[in-house]
Amino acid sequence: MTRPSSRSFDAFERAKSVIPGGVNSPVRAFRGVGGSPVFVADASGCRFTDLDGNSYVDYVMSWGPLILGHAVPAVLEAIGKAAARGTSYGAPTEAESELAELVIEMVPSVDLVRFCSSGTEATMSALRLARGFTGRDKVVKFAGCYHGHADSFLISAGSGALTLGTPDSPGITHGTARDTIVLPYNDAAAVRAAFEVHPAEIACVIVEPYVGNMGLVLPQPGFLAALRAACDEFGALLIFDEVMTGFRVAPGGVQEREGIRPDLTTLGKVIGGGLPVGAFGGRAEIMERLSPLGAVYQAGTLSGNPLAMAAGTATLRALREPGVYERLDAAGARFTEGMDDVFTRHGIAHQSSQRGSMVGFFFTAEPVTDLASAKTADTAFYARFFHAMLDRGVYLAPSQFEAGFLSLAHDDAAIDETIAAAEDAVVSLHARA
Ligand code: KE4
Repeated sequence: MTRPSSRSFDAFERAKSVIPGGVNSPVRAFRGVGGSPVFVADASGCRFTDLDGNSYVDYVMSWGPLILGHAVPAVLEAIGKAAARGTSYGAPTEAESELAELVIEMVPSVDLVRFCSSGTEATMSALRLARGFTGRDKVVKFAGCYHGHADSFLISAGSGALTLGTPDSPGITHGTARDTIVLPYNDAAAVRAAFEVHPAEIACVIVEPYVGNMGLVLPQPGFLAALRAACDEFGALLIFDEVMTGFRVAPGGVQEREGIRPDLTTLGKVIGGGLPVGAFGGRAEIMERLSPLGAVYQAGTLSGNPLAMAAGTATLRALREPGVYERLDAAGARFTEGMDDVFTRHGIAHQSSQRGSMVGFFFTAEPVTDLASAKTADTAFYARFFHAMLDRGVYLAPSQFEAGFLSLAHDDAAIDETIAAAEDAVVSLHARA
């Protein structure tokens, strides 16, 4: 069942002649699943069409921003109205205060919020603010958690989990790496041990409270509370990186669902409704250390861009309608239950999880609680399944180690079509095995 793909293939060849690897973000190049990426012509609702006219039910949805769906009229109208008044001013607008007020209403721990243009800027700035507020240099992160591509985050665990990090990419200095401690996710004992080894040096612990960048991996009971307690005991800040989970798993993100208040929260994706917005916010006494009030510098030419603010405001307003999160959760559950049924009936070892419209599954018999267990997944089978689904008009994440995202536009018909495609894909893969 091979779908025409010549125009996407030609487009990729063209792109590779002018853009490194032909993409502006590595995961798009299909290196995790092989083959040549489909190029998008246009999108609407829960589907997009590629250059060859093939239609797909989309479970990437721009990696999280499009919780309402593609090309939603209310968002397009808001962007159009803003654009008619100009695209950027480099001067303050009320649009920024309007979105900030919505964020503060929705996210429990945020008193003040600063906008930037990506999740990476948000996490990078939050780290600098934590270091400036505490006067400490070291940061703790967790293996398998992704916080964007700022130097301090692209660090692998040192030889021993408690030793200082090593660069995960060329171009990152050992001087930078030595201030990042990388621990196993869900290992509260390792966090306490790190604080005992570095009692007054750790500025913050940054965590994806539900991890989306290993695939979907959830905190074990008590893990997030243990991070909160350790930070309180040792005077460090707790940063929830909710770039992916913010406004996704609940109006107030994981911190609302789990009842844990971080000191700082980083946000992105949904907050911009598909346009470039990152944000970080938290307790006033911390945020007031930011320039121009305080000494911690942070800035951005397009921060608070009026078009992005309009798209974000339209998106968050739509999410405040009654019943929205129940619909998103029902869609996530229908997808997960359907996929579980297909894999189970065909004897395919797998682990699945779902929180609202954020979903994930691993092809492994082992429960997945951290990076080491995530890596037991059969990535070769995932790649075959990915392409079998692509051939059947379903676009999953082009990597086993990513989460999936549904939207308000993923109706029962689209989900049932997806489950039917999965049944057919598994049968065809078993036939070929
Ligand atoms: P951006 O700089 O890509 O806007 O955000 C970085 C970031 C920060 N924190 C979390 C929890 C994130 O998930 C991300 C970005 N997520 C990836 C998806 N794995 C973006 C996709 C990509 O890199 O192209």
